[in-house]
Order: sequence, then C-alpha cells, then structure tokens
Amino acid sequence: MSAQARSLLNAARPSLRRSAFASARFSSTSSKPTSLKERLAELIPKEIENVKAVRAAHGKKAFGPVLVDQLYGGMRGLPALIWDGSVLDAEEGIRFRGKTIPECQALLPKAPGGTEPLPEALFWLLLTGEVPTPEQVAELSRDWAARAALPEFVEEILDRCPPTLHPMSQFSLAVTALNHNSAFAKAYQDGISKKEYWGPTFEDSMDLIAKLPNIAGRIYRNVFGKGKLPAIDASKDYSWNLANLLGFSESEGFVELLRLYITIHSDHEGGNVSAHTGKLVGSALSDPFLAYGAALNGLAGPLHGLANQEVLIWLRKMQSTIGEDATDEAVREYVWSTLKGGQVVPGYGHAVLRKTDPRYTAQREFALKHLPDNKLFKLVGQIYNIVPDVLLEAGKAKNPWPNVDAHSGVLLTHYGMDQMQFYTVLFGVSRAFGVAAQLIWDRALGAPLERPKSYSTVAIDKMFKDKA
Ligand code: CMX
Repeated sequence: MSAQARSLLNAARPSLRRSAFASARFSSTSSKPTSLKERLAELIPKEIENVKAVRAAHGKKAFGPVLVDQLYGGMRGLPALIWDGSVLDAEEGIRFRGKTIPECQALLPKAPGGTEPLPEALFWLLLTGEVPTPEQVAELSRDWAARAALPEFVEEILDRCPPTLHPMSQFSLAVTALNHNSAFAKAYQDGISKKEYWGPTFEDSMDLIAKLPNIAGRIYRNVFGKGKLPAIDASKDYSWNLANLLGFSESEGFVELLRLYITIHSDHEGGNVSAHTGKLVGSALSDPFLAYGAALNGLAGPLHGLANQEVLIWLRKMQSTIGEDATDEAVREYVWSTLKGGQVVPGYGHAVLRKTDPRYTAQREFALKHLPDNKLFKLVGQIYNIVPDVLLEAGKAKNPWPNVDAHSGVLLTHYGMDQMQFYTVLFGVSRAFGVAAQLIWDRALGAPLERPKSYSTVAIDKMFKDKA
C-alpha cells in the first residue's frame, strides 16, 4: 500500500475503532486486501490524480449547445453529472463498470450451489471496478451481518407506524432516523478535514446497506402480519438474510431471485431520480442516511420505482376486467383504454433507454428457467407482444419497450410475495448499493455542492428576443 493510501486509511481510523471486527481486518498484511475499505484506500489517490489530469486536459472543452427545450423538458440528455460506477446506453442498457448484466452474471462470485451473482460482489465492483474474489465477497457478507442490528428507537418507530402508512414512507422514516448514529455527521461536528470525508462516509454507507434487511423485514412483517423477525445469520450472505427476514429463505428460488434482483436494480447511472437525489442531497454534506432517505422519497414516485407496484395493480385490474385468459384483441383494447383514460402504461417507456431494458430480459430469462408455466408470466409475455405497437401507434412515447418494472412483480408474486405495496421497498434496498457507492466516491474526490442555474420564462424570452 502506498504511503498516501496508508495516510488516508489512518485518517479514517477513528470510525474503525468502533468495531473490533474492523480493526482485526486492518491488521492484515496480505498483499491482496480482503477488506473493501483497504482496497479503496489504495485506489482513491490514483483516481484523484486521474480526475485532475482529465480536468487539466479537457476542463474547458464544451459538450455542445444547451437547448431551451432541455430546461423545460426535465433536463433530458443534458450532460451534467460524473459517475463511474455505471453508464446507461440508450440502445444497449446498463453496464456496471463496463460490464453488462450477462457479464456480471458470468463473472461475479455466487453463493455455493447458486447461479446468480452475489450483490456483495456487485457492490465491490461498483466501488473498485474490480471483480472481487470469493474471499473478499465472504468478508463483505460477514461485515454487513455484523453491522445489521437496528437501534431500538428505530425499531420502535417502525412498530408504531400504522399498517396503512405506505411501506416506502416507513422505509424512508427509518433510514432518515438512522442518521442519529451517523459517523460522518459526528466527524463533521468534530472538525474532520475535507480530505478525510470518505472514511466516515464509507462507514455510514456500510451501516446503511447492512441495516436495510432488518428495516425491510420489519416493515413487511408489521404491515402484512407475518410475525416476529428472526435474527441475522452471520454465516449466510446478504440476500439469504433478507429473504429470511421476509420469511422466504426456505425457497432457494426466492433467495436466488433476490440475488439477481438486487444486482440488476442496484444502479442505473447517475441521472435517474433516486441516484441523482442521493448525490444532490449528499453534495450538501448531508450524511448518507439523510441523502439516501431523500433518494427513497424519489424512488417512491409512480414514474420511477413505484412503477413495479403499479404494474401489478394494472395487471390485476386487467385480469378482473377482461378475464385471465384474454385474447390479444381484448388486451389491446385494455391498453388503449388505459391510454385514453390519460394514464401511462406502467412498466413501459424510459427517459434514456430506446430498446427493451436488459434488466427486463434478465428477469424474463429467470422466469423461463424457474416459472415457465406461471399464468401471470405468460400474460407479461403476451403484453410484450402488444403494448409496444399500441404505444407506437399512439405516437407519444419515445421508447415503447418495457423497463425493469414490467417484470419484477410477477417473479415476486410467483414465490408468494403478492403484496405489491411492498415491491418498491425491495427496489429501495437494491438502489442503496449504487447511491452509497456514489456518495463514497463523491466524498473521496471532493465533489462540490451541486448548484445548477435556473432561469425564468421571462428571462428566456427576453434573452432570445434581444438576440433576434
Ligand atoms: N404510457 C403512456 N404514455 C407514455 C408512456 C407510457 N408507458 N411512456 C411515455 N409516455 C408519454 C409521456 O407521458 C409523454 O406524454 P406527454 O407528452 O403528454 O407528457 C410522452 O409519452 C413522451 O414521453 P417520453 O419522452 O417518451 O418519456 P419521458 O422521458 O418523459 O418519461 C417515463 C419516461 C419512464 C416516466 C415514461 O415512459 C413513463 O411514464 N412510463 C411509465 C411509468 C414507468 O414505467 N416508470 C418506470 C421507469 C423505470 C424506473 O425508473 O423504474
């Protein structure tokens, strides 16, 4: 490890002292670190130099014109953010550190006997750009299990929520309350230097991810009357523990589904509502719990993560209106009635993608392998053959193809999780991986407060009238 990396690691030490487990890890002299934090401490100085070099070489170059339409049009396509963890191509879909979903499925370590990638491995990949070893992944599983317990007052907050409060609101409340024990907030109050921000941000991010299964499990059991939570099992991986807290660990299929689900929902470059909200709020040096709580509130919108709930509601309504084995013509008419009612077809369209979302394809392949005869899966396939043509004929949507949310609910329902109000919570658990990775790198690279410029319509009009 370089001297600079060692000094960065030392800077982060106060928060490490909190855990004997953590300090034991850092006493290792192995040349290949099993600890993610140690590996990051090696990478950060190099990346700081890399960013400096890129800015020196290209900092004053322009991307092209900014159109007034982009200001009114939700900033579509406006180059405005930097995030190396994942990049979204309109035709090809998401790549995590340059790797497609099938590549991640092939390359990332798996659970014994499993075929889907472990989300622990995806987190390592997002943060370092490297495929971790099975030992590095096992170390992360153990670390997250060791950090998983919730403060008692957070458990009480959740237990006092009325079951009628949407699970996403409960989720956001609990995550926000975790800031009570934020290492970053405390370090900032204690006068931490800017160069050391990433250390406590890393600790908070690890705590955040580690505690999400207990939050999600508690909400699920409270809202849907599923009894008491079991304890975390430190010998198992993150997804097994999440499945166990939800009451589904006996189904190996469900556990495998969660491993795939978390991996593909983890990140979708920097500009989507949840990822960008996390980054924006984090840029004010709000700690990772506050930043992620805000991101969750964005994810809870029906045009973003809540669409997975909306898809199931829409499918069920369709079935109750036109029957379970409806003809293509009846389905087509139902889709048209949705559009004519001034509503969107949930699960279809995307602000960036212009092809079928590879996250949809990955879930379809999972369904073909595990539930080929499921009736709802067949309906999803039937809809795939109908909706794009209808959307094209309607002539408004720029992308008529399905996104990730068109498929996820069907898989969860197959394994018995048919409470669709809960689906976005699982999306939220997954998205924490991408947002946390981004927050850590933003603090490591000293990303500034975000502050774009807004204009009034009067000013825009005057600006161009004056130029005419
Ligand atoms: N059904 C009906 N109309 C749609 C549509 C759909 N699935 N997708 C787009 N449109 C409409 C838009 O509402 C817009 O209409 P107006 O001109 O009347 O405002 C028009 O087509 C153009 O929109 P666009 O440029 O193609 O899409 P946007 O970038 O504005 O919006 C999205 C993207 C995802 C919000 C939109 O496609 C949508 O509402 N889809 C359904 C909801 C959904 O599945 N969201 C989940 C997205 C993935 C995720 O974040 O989880």
